[in-house]
Amino acid sequence: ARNAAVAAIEAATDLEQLKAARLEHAGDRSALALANREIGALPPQARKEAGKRIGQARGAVNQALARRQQVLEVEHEERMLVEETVDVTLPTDRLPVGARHPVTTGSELIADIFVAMGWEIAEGPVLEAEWLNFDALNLGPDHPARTMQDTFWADPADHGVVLRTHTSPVQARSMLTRTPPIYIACPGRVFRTDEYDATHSPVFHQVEGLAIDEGITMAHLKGTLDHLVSSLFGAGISTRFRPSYFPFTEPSAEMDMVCFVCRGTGLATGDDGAADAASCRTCRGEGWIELGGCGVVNPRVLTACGIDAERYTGFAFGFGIDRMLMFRHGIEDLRALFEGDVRFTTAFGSEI
Ligand code: FA5
Repeated sequence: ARNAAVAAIEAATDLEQLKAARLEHAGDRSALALANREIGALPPQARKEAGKRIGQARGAVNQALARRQQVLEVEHEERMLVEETVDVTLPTDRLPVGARHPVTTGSELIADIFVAMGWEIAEGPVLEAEWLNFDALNLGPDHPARTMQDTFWADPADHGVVLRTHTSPVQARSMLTRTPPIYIACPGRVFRTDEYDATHSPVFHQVEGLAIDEGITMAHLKGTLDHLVSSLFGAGISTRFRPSYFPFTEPSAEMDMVCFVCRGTGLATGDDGAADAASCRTCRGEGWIELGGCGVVNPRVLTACGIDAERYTGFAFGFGIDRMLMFRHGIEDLRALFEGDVRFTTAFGSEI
């Protein structure tokens, strides 16, 4: 029994097997334990000899167990160290790093241009009071121009709160909370029940500007917007005003800039730089690019927002950021800005 036990212990190749060998050869039901129990039944003169031999056998088995245990533990530790080794020099298949969205970087760039002129950046909530989105801006409940901006109502049965249809309510908020002179710009997200197509999205972005001071005129508006355009698209790009209508400005205008790709010719340029017969893809042959609406702040708006309309005048504008980015980057379909494709973001996100 002793030799069989020692042989089994020596043969154990891992700690699991050794545990089984211990149970079988040194446990309560092992041959040696049973023999030990039978000593009492032997004739007295044989007991001493039997006890001695069984004791020696059990000692040898326990020694073998301890020896094997030590060897297997060392082996186990070494194996774990090898198995758990991390090779930090191996190349990884890490996911590619994303990029900041072009609307984010574009909005920040525009904000920086105004901050550099000493303007402040203002903010407002996207869920806006109907009064601030419309009424304060001279768009009363029955004003026909309310339908110019198709509106998402927070609760269609209970008017009062809207998803803002433009960034212009931030004008009203700024006038109500500040005292002139006021110079604020506000890039932000706006919502309209427009179709989702290559040039429209029900969610898009505008940048609002508002200047209120003594003696502000349309000329200040033109100068400021010329500076914005040359900062974004390069020096020397002409702009023009076209007469327009907004209830909150009087007079009102649409601001266009000369297409910075065809320089106003409306024609595509070939690889050799010479004009050819095809239309310019950026301005679709128009020669001009529309940026958005603007005008001199209607005195009714100043009064509604607690500003002394006798003493102060102002100008305001609201441009579509997504459309500007389309022109700036030659993006043909506005929906690319809203689809969340990382390849698109990476291609356009790092610069405006
Ligand atoms: C306004 O929203 C006025 N609040 C602008 C304004 C501000 C005028 C201050 C005067 C003074 P309008 O509805 O034209 O104006 O929108 C302005 C710009 O938003 C448009 O020129 C266009 O660039 C952009 N825009 C309008 N609808 C969409 C749309 N569905 N998707 C993407 N861009 C849009």
